[in-house]
Amino acid sequence: MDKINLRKLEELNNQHVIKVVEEAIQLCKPAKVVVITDSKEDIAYVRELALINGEEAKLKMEGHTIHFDGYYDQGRDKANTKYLLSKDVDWGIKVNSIEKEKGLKEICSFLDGSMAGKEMLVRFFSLGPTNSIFSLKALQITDSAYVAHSEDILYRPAYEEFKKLNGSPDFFFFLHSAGRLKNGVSVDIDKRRIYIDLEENRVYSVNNQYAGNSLGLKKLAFRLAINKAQREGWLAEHMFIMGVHGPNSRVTYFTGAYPSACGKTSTAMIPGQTVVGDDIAYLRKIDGVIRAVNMESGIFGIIHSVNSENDPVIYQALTTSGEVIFSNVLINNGIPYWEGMKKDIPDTGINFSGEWFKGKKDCEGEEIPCSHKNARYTLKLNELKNIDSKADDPGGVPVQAIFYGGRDSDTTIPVVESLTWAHGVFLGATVESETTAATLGAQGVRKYNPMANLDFISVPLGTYIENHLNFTKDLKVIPKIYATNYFLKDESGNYLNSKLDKKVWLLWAEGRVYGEYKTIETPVGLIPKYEDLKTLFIRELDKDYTKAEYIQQFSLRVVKYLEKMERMRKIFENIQMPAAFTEELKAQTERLKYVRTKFGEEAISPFQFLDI
Ligand code: SPV
Ligand code: MN
Repeated sequence: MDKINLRKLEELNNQHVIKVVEEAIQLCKPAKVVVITDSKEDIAYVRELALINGEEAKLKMEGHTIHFDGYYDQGRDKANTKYLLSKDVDWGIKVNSIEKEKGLKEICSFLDGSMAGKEMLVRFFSLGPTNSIFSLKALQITDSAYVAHSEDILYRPAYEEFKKLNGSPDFFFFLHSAGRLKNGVSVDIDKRRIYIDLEENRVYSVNNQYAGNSLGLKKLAFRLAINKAQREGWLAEHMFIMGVHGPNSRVTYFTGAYPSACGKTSTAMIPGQTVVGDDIAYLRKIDGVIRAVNMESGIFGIIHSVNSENDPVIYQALTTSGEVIFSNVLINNGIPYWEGMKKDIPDTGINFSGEWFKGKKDCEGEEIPCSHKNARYTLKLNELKNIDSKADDPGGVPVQAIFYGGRDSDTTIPVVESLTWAHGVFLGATVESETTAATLGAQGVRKYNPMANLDFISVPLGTYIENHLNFTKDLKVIPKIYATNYFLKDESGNYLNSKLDKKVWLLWAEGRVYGEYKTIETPVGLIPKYEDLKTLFIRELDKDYTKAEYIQQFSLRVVKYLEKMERMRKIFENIQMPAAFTEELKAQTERLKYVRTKFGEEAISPFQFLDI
């Protein structure tokens, strides 16, 4: 490290920072160390470096670049993401872990000399707005300029904030090396590891580039934050935050948790609304109100099916100049193309498989699409015209309603309001979802995914749920909770709803916050009345919503629901859960059994519940 960089480090007056940087240098043996402050020049240096070292390439449009992850590095690697644990713990859910000493030895052997001949970048960020009670500090060391560049887009710079730590060790630390690169892509995928040390608030990640694996500040910091939140009595959640714009210019803030690739970003982007965040929220109780901040300041979003109809705001940002990193899409003549963009796609180009041509097959004989299903874009929220005016508010926004949803083709109805907060927590805790391309491995497998957070929960499930149940204590306003399902299908496998319909569910829920619609009580919660949805469909989507559609979508598939309850009973019988949760499971099962006896096994029309 030269004098200038050393001075930048020393100016932080923090021995703990110096120590981890020194240790990282000794281990990774970089050719050069560059400390990046919040200055424009330093940040521009990172952007340039990504181009120089070939991790990114310029596209035609000003500010746009392309980055490719390796062919086998296109999603989060759950199998090789592990907690370093010094002793066995029972978290109730299956978590990947490795004995701490053994894990450290292994990952340090992969990190040893991993930066030889490369530059080590030392970065400082804030998770959450700066100057805020929500803010957590994060130190990222990486040899990937793509990772560092992505973090500039996605997080708030905090070199100056680190000075305010006054020498405290209270920061998260992430050490990442992309490892050996060939054509700008990590090659030692068999040695890809992501090891999380909750005791030290540290994560080590090596031989990968896909952001969910490599960016310390994204899902790795999220896992540390869930654990910290648990200890400190707040919540870190896999949630969007948005302002929902109802009648008379009122704005009501919603958060919503959905598993990866299940509609979280697209909900936050519903036209006419404003976005605070699309992936990770921190929630705290302040003066009797739940307030939330986006721990990020940008979006790392799925590009598949982003087009001018489905996602007009994002589509516009992706097709005009501004800072955007495209990843794993098709590039032809400096222009990005992706599946579902509703434009003619050229027959050739470069994509995540290298030189691509229409009809190219993988080694299993499957056709390689022009863009990967988990191909993404990275941009700053302030590039979007629908950014909420409070997106950076250090005090966060007040949360008045919470959505939980999963990808469920055959059981849960499109939208239901919980009977109580505890019932809502139960609905969130029993989300099931079919797996997607956001993680490596089989797609379409139904998995239990509590609060859409299964991949990230870093505490015993029982205490995690208890924290949610107790969160209403001393609250002046208790948010409403809704369970949603955008993926219900008919017997022939056709989706029952269009992508745009979620706007109606959202605005109905918004009206409910003010008691504006009556509901029908069912065993699984309160559902909308046909007349209200009909009015909303006409008003919002100019669509005639028929009674037959309503009945098909909102009928209670009682046998399926009871099967789900049985799956939940089996999952939870061996987990130490709070009594209030177990009560909810029992009560909902009993209510379902009662209506099955009364109405039979066929799906029960909402109108039948009016007679109870
Ligand atoms: C997700 O998979 O939930 C994402 C993308 O938001 S990432 O975690 O970065 O892979
Ligand atoms: Mn996510």
